[in-house]
Amino acid sequence: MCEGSGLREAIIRGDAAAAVSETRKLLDQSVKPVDIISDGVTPAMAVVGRLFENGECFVPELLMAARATKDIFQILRPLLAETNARPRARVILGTVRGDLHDIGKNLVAAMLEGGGFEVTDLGVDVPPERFIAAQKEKQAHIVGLSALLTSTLPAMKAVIEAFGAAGIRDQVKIMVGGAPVTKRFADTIGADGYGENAIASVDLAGNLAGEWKDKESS
Ligand code: B1M
Repeated sequence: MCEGSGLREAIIRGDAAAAVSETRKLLDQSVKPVDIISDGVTPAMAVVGRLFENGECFVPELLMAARATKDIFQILRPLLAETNARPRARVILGTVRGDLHDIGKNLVAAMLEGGGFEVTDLGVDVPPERFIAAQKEKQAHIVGLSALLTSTLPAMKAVIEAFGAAGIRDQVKIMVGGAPVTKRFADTIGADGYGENAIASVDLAGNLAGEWKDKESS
């Protein structure tokens, strides 16, 4: 979508003010929030990631791009949530303990909200006990775990084990995702599903919510 190129450039430059104004411009042109995310924010962050890996940009630039996406989400989130009257299911989402990466998780949260789910986002560096406490409070149907570091993959397993130890593992479906996560890893740690990207996560959550409902009615 050519319309999103100004937005993409603003994110890549880490210019939050321009990113916000480009987002508003696209909304004024009736571009759907979900398209702004998939055609603007996601490809821009993919470019930023590549530039970082190639040594063409550094941590401060990364943080500025991340800040720009955060500001965009503040505008898009309420609009995405508005499109659905009743939530399909409740989801608790967080980046696991030791991991501070939240751009992908925020994209997943925004896409899930756009897909009709009620999302409670616990943020980053979330220890297992906070997931458990949130589950007890919210009675969510799905818990989503994000990790971007290979060193924090074991923290995903720790959350799943904590749900088992608390005796509430069968009350929720647990989905996992993030760059180093694979379907095979998800199976190994006993997760119920693996989301390869934010778009696929909406279908996955729909399937998991369906399984949960089937189980409840049987
Ligand atoms: Co970090 N970082 N980082 N970083 N960082 C990576 C992940 C890394 C691959 C870069 C590299 O070295 N090549 C590397 C990890 C290596 C490894 O473990 N294998 C790395 C490292 C090493 C580090 C530090 C240790 C660096 C340091 O301090 N020496 C440090 C760790 C801090 C910590 O977490 N404790 C660190 C810090 C940072 C910043 C703070 C500077 C910043 C994060 C800012 C923020 O998130 N607010 C940052 C960034 C931006 C990156 C890269 C460049 C980009 C990540 C990103 O946002 N991608 C990344 C390199 C890269 O990925 N190319 C890198 C865009 C995002 C849309 O994609 O997050 O994959 P992604 O999310 C996707 C899917 O994975 C999926 O859907 C999303 C959308 O499609 N998904 C899910 C994600 N979660 C999901 C959950 C689901 C389902 C799908 O269900 C629940």
